[in-house]
Formats: sequence, C-alpha cells, structure tokens
Amino acid sequence: MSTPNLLMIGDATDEMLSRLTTEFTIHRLDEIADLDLWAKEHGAVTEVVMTNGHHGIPPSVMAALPNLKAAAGYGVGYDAVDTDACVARGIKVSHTPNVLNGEVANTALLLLLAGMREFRRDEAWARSGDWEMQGNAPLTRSPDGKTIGILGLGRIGQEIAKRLSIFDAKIVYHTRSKKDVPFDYYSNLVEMAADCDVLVCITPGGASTDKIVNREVLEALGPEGMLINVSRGSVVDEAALIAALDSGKLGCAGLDVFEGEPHIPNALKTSARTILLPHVGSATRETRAAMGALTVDNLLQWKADGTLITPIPECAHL
Ligand code: NAP
Ligand code: 8YV
Repeated sequence: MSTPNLLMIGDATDEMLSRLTTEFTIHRLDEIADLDLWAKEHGAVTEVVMTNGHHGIPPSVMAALPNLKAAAGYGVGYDAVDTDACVARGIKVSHTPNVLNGEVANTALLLLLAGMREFRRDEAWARSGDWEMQGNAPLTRSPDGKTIGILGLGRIGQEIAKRLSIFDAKIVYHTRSKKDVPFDYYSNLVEMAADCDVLVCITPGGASTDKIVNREVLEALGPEGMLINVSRGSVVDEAALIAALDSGKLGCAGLDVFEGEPHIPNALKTSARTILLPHVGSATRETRAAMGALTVDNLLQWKADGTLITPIPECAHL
C-alpha cells in the first residue's frame, strides 16, 4: 500500500496518529530543523498537510509545498488559513464543524456561571479561612432571567442559546444576516450590548470580525455587564477591554481566547474581574476524539478519492 507524505503542523492525539501512521508517511513540522533543506527532498512530493486552528498553514509551508492539494484542519475555525491563496492554488481545506458545538457551549456556560457567581473569589474565600475570620462572602448576581446577547449565532452560538434556556434567559443576537430563530435580532452590536447583561462572542476570527468588540461595545455593556469570549482573541480589542475593566466601565470578563495567545497580558492575569482559560473550549477527551476522528476521516477520504467530507465553504467547489 502506498503511504504518501503527510506534513503535520501542530499536535495530534495518539488515536489520530495510530490511524494515520499506517496510511501516510508522517513528517512533523516541529521536528524539521531547516524547512528549506527538508523541502528540497520532500516539498514537491508532499501533497497533504494536517493542521489546527492556531497554526493554520504558515506562508513558509505554503511556499515549501508547490504541489499541496489538501489540508485537514483539526478544529472548526480556520482564520489562520489563507483561504484566498488556497482557492487560487486549488488546495482543498477541511475542518471539524458540529462535533464540538456542545463542548464549546459548555465552556461559555462555565465562564458565565463562574463570572456572575464570582467563583474565583468565593472559592478563595472558602479555602483561605476568610469564611471563619470575616463571615459570609458578599452576595453575587444570579444568571437567571438575564438578557444574554450572542455575537455570532451559527452552529455553536445556537447550541449556547439552547443551553442557556435552563437559566430562563432572554436571548438576543447580532450577526450580519438575520436568522430564522425565535430570538430578537440586532443589526447594531452597540445597541445590543446596551440591552444585555452578558455578551457572548462566538463568531469566526478574521478580517470581518477584527476588534468588532471595541470600547463602545464594552462600555455599552456597562459596569454590571459581563463579556464572554470563546471565539478568537482578535474579535475583542484587548487594550480597550483592559481599560474598561480597570476603570470599572465593564463588570467582568470570561476569556478562553486572547489576541497574542498563548501570551496573556498581565493586566488580565492580575485583574479580579477576569476568569481566564487557556483556549480549552473544545478540549475534553471526548470532544477531541470526535474532532480527531473527523480530521483523520477527511484525510483518508482524500487519500481514497481526492474529496473531503467536511470542506470549508470557500473550498467546497474545488
Ligand atoms: P459558524 O456556524 O460558521 O457560525 C458563525 C456565526 O458568526 C454565524 O452566525 C455568522 O452569521 C456570524 N458571523 C460571521 N461573521 C460575522 C461578522 N462579521 N459579524 C457578525 N457576525 C458574524 O461557526 P461555528 O461553528 O459556530 O464556530 C464559530 C467560531 O468559534 C469558529 O470559527 C472559531 O473561531 C470559534 N471556536 C472557538 C473554540 C474554542 O476553543 N474557544 C472552539 C471552536 C470554535 P453571518 O454570516 O450572518 O454574519
Ligand atoms: C481548538 C478551536 O483549539 O475548533 C476551533 O476553532 O479553536 C479549537 O477547537 C483547535 O483548533 C484544536 O486544534
């Protein structure tokens, strides 16, 4: 059986590797000391890569693989992939939609509860002995019956809305086009933020959403408001967020993603108004197994007949 080259960008689980090693000859980008040197021997005969939402396909890799035909993404977001360049070169790209909707929605709910019920402070209160020494912890806010705005009501956004029904929340949303859903639509994000207790960001990253959550949006959300970002760091103006939290113009923020991740600004790390996660929205064993299986299924189907199971929309016609 032929085992064509596969260039692996980023990590894979053991399950993914065990399925792939019998079908492909795997080259790992993080083990290649000199990409130009490697490309002289392998570049022209490497037609497929596997990557993830963080790394995408670096320009150096695009240049090193003149005959690249397919790229399978281990994740749903593909803002790190230059889709115009892929379409122009006829490179098919796949991603992993739907299989992670529930998990990312769970992460948004985790941040919502931790923020409104001040989990960090109260956990420290219990652990530090403050309860014995100072008495009961100050009261927090209930998530029940609040107005929650969802920025990006796609596959994951709709799952978040579904799960928020347990809080009897009023759901409103902002997207570029109105959806056929039973929630109030706002064509203006600032106006929606002004009417919300909580704003949950779950759009794709990229140029059209770059810093869409700016100072005006954050200040409209207000001193009692909460921002949750489980989308991409680029969606929120991080400097404006830090200023709004420091000045008390925004109540608190629950963040899974950051502009320069894995770097997190100190101002966010030290703020009592933040709950921070290291981009783990989909990072459970169960969900990563499903994402990994779909990624490998895409690669095997491409190897068998040159097609992908879940191509990104931009490449679906290729
Ligand atoms: P999706 O189904 O494509 O939904 C995207 C939604 O965003 C759509 O409702 C879309 O509606 C809206 N949108 C797109 N551009 C917009 C803009 N410029 N302004 C306002 N709304 C916009 O995507 P999904 O599967 O739900 O995933 C969403 C994103 O979540 C991914 O792309 C990824 O970046 C992120 N994500 C993060 C994690 C994590 O670990 N934290 C995990 C998975 C995914 P319109 O087109 O009508 O605007
Ligand atoms: C992952 C994600 O962090 O799917 C996405 O868009 O952001 C996450 O699920 C990543 O892509 C896993 O490799």
